[in-house]
Amino acid sequence: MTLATLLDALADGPRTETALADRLDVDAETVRAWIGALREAGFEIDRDGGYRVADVPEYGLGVQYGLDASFRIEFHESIGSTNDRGRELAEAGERDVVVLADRQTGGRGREGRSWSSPPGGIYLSIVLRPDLPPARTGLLTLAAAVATAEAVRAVGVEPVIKWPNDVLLAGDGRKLSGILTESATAGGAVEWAVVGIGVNANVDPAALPDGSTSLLEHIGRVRRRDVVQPLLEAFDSRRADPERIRTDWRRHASTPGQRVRIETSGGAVVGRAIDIDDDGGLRVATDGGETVVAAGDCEHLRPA
Ligand code: BT5
Repeated sequence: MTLATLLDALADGPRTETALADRLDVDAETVRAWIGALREAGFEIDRDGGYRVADVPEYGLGVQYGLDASFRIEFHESIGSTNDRGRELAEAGERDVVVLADRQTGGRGREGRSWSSPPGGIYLSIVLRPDLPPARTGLLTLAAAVATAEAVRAVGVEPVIKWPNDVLLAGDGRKLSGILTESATAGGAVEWAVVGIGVNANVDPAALPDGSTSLLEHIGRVRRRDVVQPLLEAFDSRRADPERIRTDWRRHASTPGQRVRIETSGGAVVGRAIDIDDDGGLRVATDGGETVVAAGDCEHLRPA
């Protein structure tokens, strides 16, 4: 039993204390304590003719209320890294939990790089136990990029996806969002995956590295719930559908057709990006023929 269950019950309409106690299988005193906790968390809850949600916080547990996806939200004002907490939950056997934070003190990018995470941004990690072969975990990154692109477009910012893990502002290519997927395998299968997504939302770009941008810069302050709910719903509806992930990725991606330079653990690959393969790797036409890159840092080169 969690606050999430209470929020689901309240989202279905006004409920008396007795009805809530029955539905949640707790006593009336517990219901009152939980309602108190929700008010503490920023919910405005009326009590005429049953408890009724009158106003929802723009972030935090507000994301849980009315969420049309099978995720439970665990919110932290401040945390080291939502991916680290996600890993902890995954190793404890959890699934379908979203760790959400207002700021991170140790936000991480790939390869040990850091992710600037001032207050007002969106920092979340989705804990999954996906039914995917290990070679396909890259598709989760692509699904997250598609979900993020759709969610920011819906609030009025035009994004493009750069393979594999960046969502950029269309036009000038500044970075709006980054994705870090981490996973563990056991017996040849994926045991768990944690998909971490950072979106620069209500953040002044001056507080971010050069080459970054934020939603604030383009559309002013957003209610982060209006971005995170559609993002999680879009991710949830695609996560088990590789075909749809690939199709939708192609629609948003700017990498295919570009000249690229990709730094991989085995050296640099330079050539023209053709498309993604079934696993989400990038097919590149190089002077030495076609090659597929599973992971790496991709730079779009200017045409010679
Ligand atoms: C990424 O790495 O883009 C993955 C970022 C993932 C962040 C999320 S937030 C929630 C979850 N919890 C975590 O701890 N992480 C995930 P990469 O492609 O390696 O890019 C990192 C580079 O992006 C840095 O070296 C900077 O140059 C740049 N950068 C750092 N912070 C940024 C920001 N807030 N906005 C734009 N660019 C940034």
